[in-house]
Amino acid sequence: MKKICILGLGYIGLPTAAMFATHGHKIIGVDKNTKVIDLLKQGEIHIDEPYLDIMVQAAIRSGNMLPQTEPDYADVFIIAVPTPINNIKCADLTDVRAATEAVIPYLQQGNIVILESTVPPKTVQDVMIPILQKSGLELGEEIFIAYSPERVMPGKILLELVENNRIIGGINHKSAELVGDLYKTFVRGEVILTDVTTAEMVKLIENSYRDINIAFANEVALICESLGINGWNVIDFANKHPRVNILSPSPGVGGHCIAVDPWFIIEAEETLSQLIKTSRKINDHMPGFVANKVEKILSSVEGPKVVTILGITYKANVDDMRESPILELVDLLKSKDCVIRVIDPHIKEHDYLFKDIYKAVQNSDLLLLAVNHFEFRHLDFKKIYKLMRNKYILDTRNYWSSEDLQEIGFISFLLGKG
Ligand code: SAJ
Repeated sequence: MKKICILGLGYIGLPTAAMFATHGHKIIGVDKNTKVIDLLKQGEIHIDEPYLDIMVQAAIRSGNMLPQTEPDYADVFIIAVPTPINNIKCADLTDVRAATEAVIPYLQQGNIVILESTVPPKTVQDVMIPILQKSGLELGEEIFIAYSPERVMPGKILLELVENNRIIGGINHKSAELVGDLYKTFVRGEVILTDVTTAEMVKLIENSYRDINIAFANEVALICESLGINGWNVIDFANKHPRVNILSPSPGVGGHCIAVDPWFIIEAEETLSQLIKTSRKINDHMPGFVANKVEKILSSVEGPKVVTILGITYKANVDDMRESPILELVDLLKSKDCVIRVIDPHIKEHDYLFKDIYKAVQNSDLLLLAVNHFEFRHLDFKKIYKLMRNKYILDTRNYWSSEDLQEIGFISFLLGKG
């Protein structure tokens, strides 16, 4: 069993820390945010992720997980810090650099350093290695370095940490092997060993592949809408072919992964990344397309138009608003003379947040389903119909039955249907 110092206790670092701690390792959980550390010391967490609170509490109570603001001596250092994109769509590696620098004073012979954050290809080679060389220890011989990207789905993190296959890229085979053995303490999927740049690229193409697939679905939706047919049916029927699997159209692609990671490939190889770049553009255009559709639907309504938006997070059943396309949609609708009301049971604070859906829809002109949270599956539509001023509905997720809504009397629209 190892002593593992994990730097960055966010969506990935915290579940990983709890997972190692509940499998017998001793964890020093490091975050520079004192609020996060104080909460953890009281057995509370700052992230909404199913069962994570229970696991973290178990880890802290067992004495296997010690939250603190500074690193310490350990056998293994895992870096899981944020890598946002800046305004010119390049990776901001400030936190990766700072975390790598922060471990230098504690590095000893035999230690392992692992990066989990998503990064542009060659980051380990060009950014981390020059910093780690300052330790004076021989890399790959006296200390071992690997890239082991997280690939878990928010909302299913604990399950996927265990079940997913794990890709591990070492600066040499010994590094990859040592890190592979470490993750095997809880990973039940296949542990695949390779080199660092391959592992970096694997992580990036997984999310780019998903982005391209969604962009295709969105393009199909817009084409079908223009042709006067239902794009959801077209995709559904095409997916009955054994070798076709198209994802779903949406009002945009958000989150800190799929909307961001493709840019890390574009940053490295811009002229060769044409498909990746075009897909980003298609998905980024979706909030604008939906805003224009709302404008057309409400063109006959005089004066300010009241739009009640269901869901503001980047996807269903999470509390995360990072890169949410719905935030952009809200801004676009405001610029089109709309009064916005937002309902989202997963969010505690937002300028336009209403707690009660039936209060929010009072005198609304349009009910817009933006995120398909479970809570929106079954609503009292007859009550909503009576409360609204104009009876328009726009479903951007194909979540409700248009026939049922039309039977009540709504004039209902579906993104991707002409
Ligand atoms: N979306 C669609 N249509 C779909 C599916 C998703 O428009 O059919 C949208 C969602 O609404 C959301 C966005 O895409 O705005 C991203 O959501 P997601 O559920 O596809 O993915 P993430 O960002 O929550 O998690 C992804 C996952 N990557 C892959 O499935 C390849 C996860 O496994 C990664 O670990 C995660 O990125 C990450 O951290 O990189």
